[in-house]
Amino acid sequence: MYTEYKLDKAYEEAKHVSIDDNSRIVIFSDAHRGDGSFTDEFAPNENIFLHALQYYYSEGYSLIENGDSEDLWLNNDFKYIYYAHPDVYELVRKFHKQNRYTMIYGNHNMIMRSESYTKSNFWRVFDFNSGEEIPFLEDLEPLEAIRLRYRDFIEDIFVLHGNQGDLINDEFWTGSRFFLRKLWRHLKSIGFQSPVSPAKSEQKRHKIERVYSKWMERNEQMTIVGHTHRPKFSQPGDIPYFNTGSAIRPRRVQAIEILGGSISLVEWRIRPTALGILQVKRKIVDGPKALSKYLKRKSAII
Ligand SMILES: [Mn+2]
Repeated sequence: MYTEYKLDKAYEEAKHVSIDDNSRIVIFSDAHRGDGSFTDEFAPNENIFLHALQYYYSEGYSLIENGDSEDLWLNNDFKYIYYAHPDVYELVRKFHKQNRYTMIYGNHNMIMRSESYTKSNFWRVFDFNSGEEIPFLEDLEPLEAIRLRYRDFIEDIFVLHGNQGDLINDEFWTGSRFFLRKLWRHLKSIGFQSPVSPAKSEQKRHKIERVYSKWMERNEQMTIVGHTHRPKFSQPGDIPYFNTGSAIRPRRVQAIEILGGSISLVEWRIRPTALGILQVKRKIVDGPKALSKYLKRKSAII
């Protein structure tokens, strides 16, 4: 009940974004960028992510980070994350400058719904090289959710992180965050896994997927989430549940692409060539499938 209420509310309040067959969109989630230390789960995948980002930048895609792009549970101060991943943030800044960047917050960066936090940490950032504050993602407004409205279709595509209604990762986030930072950071550095994270618990993951799928089925609502770190690509006629997966699966980065009116699930991985040279390669895991196969047309209900 509570989850449904939260999903209904997020849907009602979501920002509308129009897309068409010329739109190119890539959706990542759960990069969990950290400070480069032991607890930074993003660091081992940084080069894969960076290469993927360069590809999407030069191919003219818009970038949506669908939650938990930064791990602000483990790191309170964004400038250390920025300092650990300067090349990634330089590209993010370029996307943002061209109005090609959308940030949706998740439970690990929910603090960004506070404008004063985002303003002082992301609009400008402390640059360790110059020892000064420099402009970064100026006027960035992190969102809870967006609705991609495709051409003349009556239905839209709902995009949100997916922690809504997952109690310990939602409303109790301040408590969880305090707990994590103070204690967990130390345990994690010696190999323990988080007990509250759906990414680390099969049981939690299944429960979230079940509750969310029910809501999508009842509302016939195509939805793209992250949060569980388990990728999902639905076939037309199934419950339209899509999940980007994560950017921190060992040695692979997962994403959902929308291109030419079709949706695909992709994976970027490091692969050896025949000569033993390591190479970052993009692989389509599922799709492309036309969005029109998942959405109802306006004329269909007249
Ligand atoms: Mn999450």
